[in-house]
Amino acid sequence: FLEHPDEIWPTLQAYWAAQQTKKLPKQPDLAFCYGTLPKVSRSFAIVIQQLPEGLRDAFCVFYLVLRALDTVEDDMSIPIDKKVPLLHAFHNLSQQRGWTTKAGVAEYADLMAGYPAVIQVYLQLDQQYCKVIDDVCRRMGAGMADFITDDVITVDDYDLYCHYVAGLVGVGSSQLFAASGLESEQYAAADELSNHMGLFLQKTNIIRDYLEDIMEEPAPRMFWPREIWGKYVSSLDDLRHPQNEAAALHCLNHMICDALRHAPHSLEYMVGLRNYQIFRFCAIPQVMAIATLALCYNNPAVFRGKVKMRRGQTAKYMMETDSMQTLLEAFMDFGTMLCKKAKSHRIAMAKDPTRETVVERLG
Ligand code: RWZ
Repeated sequence: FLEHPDEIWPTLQAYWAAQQTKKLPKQPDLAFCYGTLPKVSRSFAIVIQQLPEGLRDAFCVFYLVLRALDTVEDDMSIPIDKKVPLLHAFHNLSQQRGWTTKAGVAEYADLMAGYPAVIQVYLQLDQQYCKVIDDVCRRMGAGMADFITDDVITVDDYDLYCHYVAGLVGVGSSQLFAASGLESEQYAAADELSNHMGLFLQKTNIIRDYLEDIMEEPAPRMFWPREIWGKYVSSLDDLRHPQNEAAALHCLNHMICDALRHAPHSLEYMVGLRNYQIFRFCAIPQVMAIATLALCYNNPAVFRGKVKMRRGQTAKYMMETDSMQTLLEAFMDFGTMLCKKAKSHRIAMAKDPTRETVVERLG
């Protein structure tokens, strides 16, 4: 397997598919939730499934509620004067038996159509868990509503947008860990570190998904802050045109440099975890993120299509990340890879403004 990592993937996928059907709960609402989870998130379905029993249902619902909110935010066919109040009310509507709204396409539309099942499971959760989910959902909905009219211009705007859509997921996750009693009470108040965990993942996705987001119909979605791209090009769209390649790569490297700010905080957060399954739930996505950043650094393919890790490599890191030791090893591997790329003396790279900062941040 280690020699031919790609060969394990079909086996692993078949295994998981079998596990999902076998393990699908008998209670129909719960079955809908666990059946929908792998359809709307390839990777999170796996890490949520392996959580301790006392947290699994809460995280399954937490994920689906926020995914539904995200589906509403993303649906460009909903007019702004309807969408804004809907985003604000979403946390209340998610507690009303039978409520649903039409939004999204394909698997996301299916999630919305079956949303009453998610509400049912939510209402049966522990009160403490309900409070956390409600709170995150309310704050995220309000933040998303603000950004429907305001563009992401400065790096502060970028951090704030990412705080709403991902940092709050980190904050809420920490509160759920603490409420379960499986992690220290301190996690309930670790908002700053939790925020960094979410921002590191979200920024990695925003960097990797540049092309997908800018080509979005009917209107492009733009998350890269002008404060960064404005140093290199006169419009965000210019980055994808081959004649601007040198500037585009410098800009990409600047975006990656910015994301790397969060990495040390994310390690600091994970060092304090004591539950094995919770540790893996947190660590696996973080390893995937740094691996993706290493792959994207100075890589023109980001502007041509979707840069993806090899499936076998994904499977390898998913299985191997099982302790602080292996987590640090993975961060070392990808950190070294990034450093080597940043140091390699090519003419174009010599003028890369963030090159030295990248090397510093990996020290
Ligand atoms: C991981 C418990 C799908 C919930 C939010 C996720 C939708 C899109 C922002 C809730 C890692 C990618 C999943 C950054 C948090 N908003 N992207 C749990 C959810 C990164 C996760 C996905 C965000 C999110």
